[in-house]
Amino acid sequence: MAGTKNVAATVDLKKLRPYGDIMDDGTVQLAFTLPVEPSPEAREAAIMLVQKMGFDQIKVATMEKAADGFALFVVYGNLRHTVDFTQIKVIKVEAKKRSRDEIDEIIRTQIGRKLIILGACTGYDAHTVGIDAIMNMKGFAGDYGLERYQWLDARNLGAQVLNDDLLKLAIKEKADAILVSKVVTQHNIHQRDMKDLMARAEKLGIRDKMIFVAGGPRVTHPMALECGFDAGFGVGTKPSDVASYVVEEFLRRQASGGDSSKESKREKVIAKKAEKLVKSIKAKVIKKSKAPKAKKKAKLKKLKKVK
Ligand code: B12
Repeated sequence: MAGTKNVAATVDLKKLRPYGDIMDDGTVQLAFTLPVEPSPEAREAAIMLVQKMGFDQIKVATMEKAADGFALFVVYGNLRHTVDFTQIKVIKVEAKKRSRDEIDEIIRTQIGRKLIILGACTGYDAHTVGIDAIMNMKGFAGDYGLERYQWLDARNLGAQVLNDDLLKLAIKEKADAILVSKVVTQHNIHQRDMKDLMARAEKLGIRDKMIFVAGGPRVTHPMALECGFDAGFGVGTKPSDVASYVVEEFLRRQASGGDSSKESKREKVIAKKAEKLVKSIKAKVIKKSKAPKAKKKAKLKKLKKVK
């Protein structure tokens, strides 16, 4: 990796541009189709378009007939533009990436009970593959799904789950996190459904009691935040990304006295009070049941003395 370090040292992060062959050459490979037959004119048109995109030293590597009336191009060019990498700020999910074993161990030692996670593809959306990739045992891209975690109680509800049904079940099952998959984005239906879910959660008073996570190919973290969710995950998400976030967020809330911990604390206090009450009632009952015997004994003593 020493070589990588040396290369990194020569990168001008204030003027970042693509790397092709030599540092800072700006070389990019482009592929596109023009709706004309391949010809010298078509080649020139491709070059002119690539020039307009901001490229120099343009080389047409391939011009092929893709179908009648269509030409496919593969073109190389050097991009003139740069970006200042040091000025880029991105709103992203803040969570340390952890392995399944690490996450299970954290839950076992720091939470002490399984976290309940419900996942569903909501509304009219019937695409199950995304939520399956996150939830199902076999997982995605070599990363086991949440069902495989020993300390997660992960339940995949499938597709076309109505927001109301999801929330009702979440309340009934005392879910710690709700995972929502949105794939169809036509007419912005994904965002409308997401906002609707959060509005209903607010009404039901569970907004801050659970961790709300959205995912899908067009979902981004800032967009999910805008819709009222706690986090959003997009293309290429792995189950361990989600588990890492959920466990860290749960612990964060627990540390700051968030609802999840308040809930368990309140439950513990109630349980202790109930235990005390039961003990004191038992003690009174025992006292009462002993009382007549004690009176009888005293009477017998008196009688013996008189005799
Ligand atoms: C397979 C498929 C179908 C299958 C779905 C089968 C099934 N059981 O899921 C069938 C044939 C049923 C189908 C139907 C339709 N489809 Co379709 N479908 C696809 C296709 C080809 C692949 C989707 C897929 O499986 N991706 C693979 C998974 C693994 O990727 P992913 O969903 O992005 O998931 C990853 C991340 O996004 C993220 N993620 C996803 N969900 C979640 C959730 C959480 C909580 C987290 C943390 C992360 C996360 O993690 C995953 C892993 O990294 C896409 C095109 C494409 N190539 O993407 C079109 C596509 C999604 N379909 C599309 C459309 C339009 C439809 C139909 C409306 C078509 C029609 N007119 O009938 C219907 C919709 C029916 C309905 N009611 O929803 C469009 C959507 C356009 C849009 N943006 O709105 C697409 C993009 C095709 C296109 N280019 O037009 N489809």
